[in-house]
Amino acid sequence: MAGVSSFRSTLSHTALGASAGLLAAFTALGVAELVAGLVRPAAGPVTVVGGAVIDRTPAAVKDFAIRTFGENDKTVLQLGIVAFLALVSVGLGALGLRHRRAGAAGVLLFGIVGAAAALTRPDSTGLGDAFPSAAGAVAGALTLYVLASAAAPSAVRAPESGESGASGWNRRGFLTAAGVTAAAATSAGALGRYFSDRQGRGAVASRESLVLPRPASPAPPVPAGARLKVPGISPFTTPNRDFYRVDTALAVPKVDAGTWHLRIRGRGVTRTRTYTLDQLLARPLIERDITLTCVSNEVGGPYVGNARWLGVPLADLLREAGVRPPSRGGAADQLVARSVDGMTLGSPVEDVMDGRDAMLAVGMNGEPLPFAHGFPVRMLVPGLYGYVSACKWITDVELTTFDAYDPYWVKRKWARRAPIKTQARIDTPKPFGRPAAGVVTVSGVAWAQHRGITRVEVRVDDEPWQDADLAAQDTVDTWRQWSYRWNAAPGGHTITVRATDGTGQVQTENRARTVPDGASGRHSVFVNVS
Ligand SMILES: Nc1nc2c(c(=O)[nH]1)N[C@H]1C(S)=C(S)[C@@H](COP(=O)(O)O)O[C@H]1N2
Ligand SMILES: [Mo]
Repeated sequence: MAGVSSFRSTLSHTALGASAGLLAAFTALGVAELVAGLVRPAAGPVTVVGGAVIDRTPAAVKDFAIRTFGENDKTVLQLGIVAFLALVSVGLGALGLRHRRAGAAGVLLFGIVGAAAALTRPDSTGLGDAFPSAAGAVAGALTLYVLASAAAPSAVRAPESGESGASGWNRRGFLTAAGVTAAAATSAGALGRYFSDRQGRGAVASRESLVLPRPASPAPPVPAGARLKVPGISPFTTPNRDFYRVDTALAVPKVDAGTWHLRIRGRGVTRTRTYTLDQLLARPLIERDITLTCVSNEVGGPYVGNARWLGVPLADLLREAGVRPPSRGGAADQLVARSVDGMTLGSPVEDVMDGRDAMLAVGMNGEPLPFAHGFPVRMLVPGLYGYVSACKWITDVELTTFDAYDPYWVKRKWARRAPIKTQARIDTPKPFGRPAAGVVTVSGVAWAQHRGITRVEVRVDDEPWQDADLAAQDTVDTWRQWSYRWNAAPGGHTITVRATDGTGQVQTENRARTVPDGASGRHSVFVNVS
């Protein structure tokens, strides 16, 4: 009997401990959310711990995450953090039930991790960022202590009757305390959400009331022949809702356009300048079609999109600030763009000032930038991968040198300089598709931003390369659609594509991984013709 009784006691202890621990964690998160909502939504514990994990993720693992989870990688990370937190809480709860002080101390210790993570984030604004995690930890520790006290066996031990007294825990006391705690934690969390949403509402209103000026230099009309009518091909212009998104932001920054400003400073700048959004919008704007690509895009991958951007020419602003490119004796060879969330991206000053349409964009496909794509202002440099040019939520431009400063991704093993590599992608037929024998339309897009695409060829199995039909070129900064009428015989076939850029260079067949400066090799698709 003693065996059964002690088994029951263990079971009961584990269940109580787990509940106490989970409730303590729930309270900690609720209170942290409330404090973050009041102080700074971006300093919430899950956001800062997740951010700190992202900051420390090696390039290869980040690449794996993007490959495996795609744009859900952030959700997976957050779920992982919550699951880990739950696991630790269950342990701390079991400990706290027997040793209240030790359990509470464990929760406090755990809170320090969150507080420390907050302070190491690149966008940390000071000690205040540790406050949500610290407050949450104190609340969690108190909760565990109170719950353990409430559950403590009463002085008069129930006889070993096997009924409620098997473990001796005061279940009624525990349940009452647990109910009160759960209600309080939920209210704190809800109130916190309310406050952080309210902070975002100013930003949403500022975006809704923003009227984009007409460009002084409109984009040349897209030639009619640039858009092929092939079912399944990537549309020439990528709608905003379909445009890929790659960034480290667990919570999309909601910047209020009314209080936003941009600073330009550093080497060769005669006097630090600050611009408000209205000041930028009052300048002559350019409108351009530019295809953006992520360095993490695998051969044949989805992280590429083409949009019509409206913005301020960046070179003009730099020239006004006294900046000269290195080729004209300028002291700075690297332009470091900083975002409100502390991201840093470095572009060659030479590229930004060589006459290409580098811009501070405010509009994307006829509307203000969506929040996820950098509202109110982001940078774009045609021809460079996003991580060395396309700073979203930009707020600071610093002129420096490549020797003096390594931006965020360069500190994580990615290359300092990264022009976009020539790539062609097959959109149709889909991999492992089963087209019917006869004429099959092979089609896709090819890009070599700022060099342009002059030729696309298709090869079936080991047959000779055949020229694909190229859609009309919009500009050298945009991708180009292509198609090829293939007379398909039944059986399994591998279709491969390669592009030639405006300099005459044929896309290399040498395979390279995305790290450190972009994937290379040729896209092929296997199909089974029936
Ligand atoms: N602030 C900020 N800007 C950023 C990033 C980021 O993580 N944070 N990621 C860069 C990368 S790697 C790419 S490929 C582009 C993607 O822009 P998009 O999300 O609008 O497609 O944004 C760039 N700008
Ligand atoms: Mo990227």
